[in-house]
Amino acid sequence: CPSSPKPPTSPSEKCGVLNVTKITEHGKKVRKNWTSSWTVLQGSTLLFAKSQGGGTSWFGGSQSKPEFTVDLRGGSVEWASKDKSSKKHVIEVKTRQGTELLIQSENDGLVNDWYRALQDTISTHAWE
Ligand code: I3S
Repeated sequence: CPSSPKPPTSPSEKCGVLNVTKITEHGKKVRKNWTSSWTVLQGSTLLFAKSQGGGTSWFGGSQSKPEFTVDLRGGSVEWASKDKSSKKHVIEVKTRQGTELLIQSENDGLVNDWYRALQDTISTHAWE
């Protein structure tokens, strides 16, 4: 991520390209729409922007606004069950606002890192 280094106790900041779809919005089921998204974890916020190849265009290019953001405080993260998706390495994120997302990559190491980072974030911000 193009950011200054953080002291070890601060929340992790992380970014990369992931496949993402909403499955629920405000508690209501929505149609899946898997999209390759430039994903940034910043404090307790998870931001998504359309990936335009190369993965870094979000910062340098004209697309400087995230497509959507979710607040992870009070949310949960778990490995998605088989009935949620036929894809491999799928993380399910639920927010307190009633949004559910699936996050996926073919790269299992990358997905594992995100899983850990999201869990850390949620526990770090649990009492806010
Ligand atoms: O949970 P579903 O409905 O089986 O999800 C699949 C569909 O959203 C499908 O799109 P359409 O039904 O709109 O054509 C997607 O192409 C699939 O990727 C979805 O399933 P996976 O298992 O890939 O999450």
